[in-house]
Amino acid sequence: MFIVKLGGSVITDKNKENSFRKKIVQRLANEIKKSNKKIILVHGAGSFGHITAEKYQLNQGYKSKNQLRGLSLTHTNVRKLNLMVINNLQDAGIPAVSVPPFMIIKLNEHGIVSFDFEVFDNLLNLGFMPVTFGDVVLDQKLGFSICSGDLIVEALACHYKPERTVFVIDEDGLFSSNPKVDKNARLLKHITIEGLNELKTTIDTHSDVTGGMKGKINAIKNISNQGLSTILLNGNKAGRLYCALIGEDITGTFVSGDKK
Ligand code: IP8
Repeated sequence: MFIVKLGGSVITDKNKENSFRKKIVQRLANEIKKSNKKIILVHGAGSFGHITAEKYQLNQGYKSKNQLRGLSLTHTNVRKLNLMVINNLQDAGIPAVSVPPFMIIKLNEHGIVSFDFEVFDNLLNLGFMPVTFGDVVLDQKLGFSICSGDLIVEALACHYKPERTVFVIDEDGLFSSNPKVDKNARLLKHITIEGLNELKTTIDTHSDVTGGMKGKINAIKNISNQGLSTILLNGNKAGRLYCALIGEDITGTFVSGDKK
């Protein structure tokens, strides 16, 4: 089994509110279908979630009544994006079913305290592809907060111990420094936990309430600690997701599992 995360900056234009990259999602859906693998799909919120979540400071938890409208808007927006992703999976011939985190995950000060894996078990056993996403969810201490797709991937990977976890991002993989600002940045083709610890990434310039690349690296470290391997690849390059799923070599970053 595979866990695949489609990054918000691949499936949406992160700088333009609610702009869906249909052509890219269509192609990625076809690559997933062609691979014929059992997959749990997770996707980021991109410009359907981060802009409103930031505006209403949803990740800080309940502070004022005004945020309720923000939560409602953010939640419906990420669900709209999720339905668009699902429609494209269906068009590719995949029986995809939405699993909204708001209904199945509870946080406490940003950490997961309950996660209904049974829904995923039942869907997978019946032959569906569960599709979940970064969302705003209830938080025991804070009232509500943001649950990023990366945190969900980490929880799913630690629970299901997939053959591989794949992060589909808008760069070729992890770099020695931020390739968006440093032209000397070097692609890291293979990296261990020690390497991840050393990796310094500068904060993304776009709005990202869940910590952007830093949050992702943290999730990958925790997946690696379970002895599970991860791959990061560029979703804008045709065929890379398909090749990674069928086990062919691709340009990307391979993070080896390192059980302590
Ligand atoms: O894009 C963030 O999820 P991510 C979810 O996976 C919201 O970090 C609502 C901003």
